[in-house]
Amino acid sequence: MELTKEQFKADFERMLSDYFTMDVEKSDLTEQYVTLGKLIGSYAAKEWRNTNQRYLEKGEKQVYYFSMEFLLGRMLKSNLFNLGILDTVRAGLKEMGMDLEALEQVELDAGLGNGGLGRLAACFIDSMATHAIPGHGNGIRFKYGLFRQKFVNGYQVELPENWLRNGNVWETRRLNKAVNVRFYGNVRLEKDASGHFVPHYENEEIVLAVPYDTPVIGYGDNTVNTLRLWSAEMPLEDANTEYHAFIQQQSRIESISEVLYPDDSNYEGRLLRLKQEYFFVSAGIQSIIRTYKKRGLPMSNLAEKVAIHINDTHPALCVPELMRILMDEEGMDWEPAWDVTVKVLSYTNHTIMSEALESWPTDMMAQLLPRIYQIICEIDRRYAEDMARLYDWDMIERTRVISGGSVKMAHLAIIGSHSINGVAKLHTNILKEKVLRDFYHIFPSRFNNKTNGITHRRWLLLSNEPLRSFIDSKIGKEWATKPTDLKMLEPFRRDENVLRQLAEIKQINKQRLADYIRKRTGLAVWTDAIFDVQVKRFHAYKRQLLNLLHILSLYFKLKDDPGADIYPRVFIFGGKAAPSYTYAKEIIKLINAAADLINHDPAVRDMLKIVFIENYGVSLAERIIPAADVSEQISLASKEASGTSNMKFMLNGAVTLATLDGANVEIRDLVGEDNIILFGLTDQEVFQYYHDRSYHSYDYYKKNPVLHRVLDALIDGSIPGVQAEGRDIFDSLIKYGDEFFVLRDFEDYALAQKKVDMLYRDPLKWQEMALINIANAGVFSSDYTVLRYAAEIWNVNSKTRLF
Ligand code: 26W
Repeated sequence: MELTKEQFKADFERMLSDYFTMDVEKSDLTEQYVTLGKLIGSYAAKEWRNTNQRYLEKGEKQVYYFSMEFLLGRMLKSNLFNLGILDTVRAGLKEMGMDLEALEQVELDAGLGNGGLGRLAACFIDSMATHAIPGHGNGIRFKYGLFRQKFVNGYQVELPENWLRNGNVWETRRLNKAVNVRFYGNVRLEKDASGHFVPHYENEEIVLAVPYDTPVIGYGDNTVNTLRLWSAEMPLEDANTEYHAFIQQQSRIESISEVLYPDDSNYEGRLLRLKQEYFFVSAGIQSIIRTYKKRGLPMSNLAEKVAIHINDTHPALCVPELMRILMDEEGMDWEPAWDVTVKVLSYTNHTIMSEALESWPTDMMAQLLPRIYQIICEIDRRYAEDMARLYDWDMIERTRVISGGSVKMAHLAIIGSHSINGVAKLHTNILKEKVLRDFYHIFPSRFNNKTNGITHRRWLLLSNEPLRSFIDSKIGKEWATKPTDLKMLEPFRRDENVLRQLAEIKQINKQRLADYIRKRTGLAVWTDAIFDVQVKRFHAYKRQLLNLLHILSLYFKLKDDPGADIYPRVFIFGGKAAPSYTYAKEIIKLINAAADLINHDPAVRDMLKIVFIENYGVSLAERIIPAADVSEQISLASKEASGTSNMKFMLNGAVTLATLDGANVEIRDLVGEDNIILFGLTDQEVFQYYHDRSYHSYDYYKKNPVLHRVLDALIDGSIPGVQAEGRDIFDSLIKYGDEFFVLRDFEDYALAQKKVDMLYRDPLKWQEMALINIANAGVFSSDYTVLRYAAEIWNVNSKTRLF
């Protein structure tokens, strides 16, 4: 948008005075932040209206991205940037005596997600708006986001994250768009005059779903889409219930949108979670149908105007809910309703970890969602009947929706969608060949790959301003929306001047992180050391433990030989463990205990440091990733569906140290073996081990003296802070078979780390690797990912053509 500095200053002062009856001198940071937020909202409002108007007039097909999680982070700076007024506003604020950086810190992260899946949804809505894809988010307005992590004596403690306590400047509550969602009760089907079955409900509990809309401002300011998050409230007509009963009912109802489940890849069959899933699915679909009906088109044409995407199985109840509305409320028969449903819906799988697969007990489903359960039974019955003509009974049993007394959500999503995609090439292949092999056999044309992406605007242009300016000066500014332009950096790979400047930029970012670390932890780190970073959720398959065992081996090496030739390193960790995931929490404690020992041992001086940064989240990632030299992507091959931090690190010039897992494989293909450091088993080797059951972790303990010493340190008191967790972790590796092949990959990992150490000593060579990584990272912009979803799955328009 067009905005002069003078105009902005006048607008800001007026807004501050209208809103807080204040002037700049007397206002505090929060008032200034809220004022700026409101002002941005008012700037975006016109384009928001225009966008909706345009969609309506042109009759454009709309996409709705249903996701239990949207891990948005902060929005102040990205909104200013996307509106094209960041520099103007920064300068205007400065003239009025304010500092944009300080205002940014006032905003609390919208942490409505656990990790990769939630952040992916946030990147997607940014990219969709930027490329004018008519795509909107649909989710839950959790009152509490993912818990705040604190360390007490090295152990993770979880505190509530009340992110709404200062209000939320970006959202608008729209009570007039609220819908009712039904739970419990009995349902009877009765024939009406036309012979159609109509459901009659008794004793149901009605929950009012109130939408809060947030504008999703595309970069370049031509499209503003909507993120609609639903909040659970008492239905209006119940407001005159007896007082005591009212309070009880209110808190039961409001609990639905109270708190995000903190489990990442770990399914627990809790009733409240099922309520949450149906709540946002039903509210979302009802509101979509209401909007569609305004167009005056027949329901049988729904798939021409609406696409609904199911982000993992959490919203898989879209399948029966859409069927319910088409049949019960719109009077369609089963077959045409089913035809429409499958055409409208598409599904993304995000994990092959079996413990993440959702399946709800049939009795729970039947009680909570009686009508939905009837429909699921009918889907299952018809599926079995259809398949019986083609396949044997075992095949049907393995793939049907209801089996063993539970509803298999992935099966429901697959059977009810026209498209099923994995999130990286390797992951999609594993789905086709292993995890979803039967379904691939039955519905081969439904399967496709859509490698994940990240919005390079947030993850480079905004979070790494020094690098952004430098790139602009070399290749112009178009890469903001055409990220493969970054490839134009590659010819500079031997330009010493450019490589030196890259090194300087890295140094600035490392210093900025070092200052933060010092402020938060009191620890001083040496910025000439290698910053080696692993930030992600704590999970055994991600193998933070492998990283730690290697650090311990370096420590013992230095203890034995103080003159050992090790290049100084700062190992940086960040990440949360699910509160109930004991093993992951034990690893957190172990890292903290090792940090305590190593950081305070004068024998290692500045050679080794471990920094575990508390409460990792989007805003911290924005600070940490630009400062990384090494990106640790060391999951056991086959387990990490894609990974997305790997892409963020690469984009910021870190060198990836990786197994051939998830999107690491595609990074390797792009940069070549010389510009990534690989180690470890391949997915095929892992499958082979499973097949022959031939892995014996004890052998590695026995034959590798370094490993032997490191493992013994877990149980012999060498790391003073370690309690019972040392023994538990030791046993998991030696006694219980080392499920994630940590010992198997240790030696190879240590060699790869040695390679990092040697390569880093040649600064020009290292920066050349960094440059090649940056130059090839454009491919991983979520801009391309969503353009592919639009063209190949949703069949919707965008302003940008792919290729
Ligand atoms: C019901 C419990 C539960 C919660 C979350 C099950 C499964 C999940 C998610 C699917 C876990 C997740 O976030 N998966 C990650 O998705 C990213 C985006 O596609 C990938 O990059 C990661 O590799 C994958 O672990």
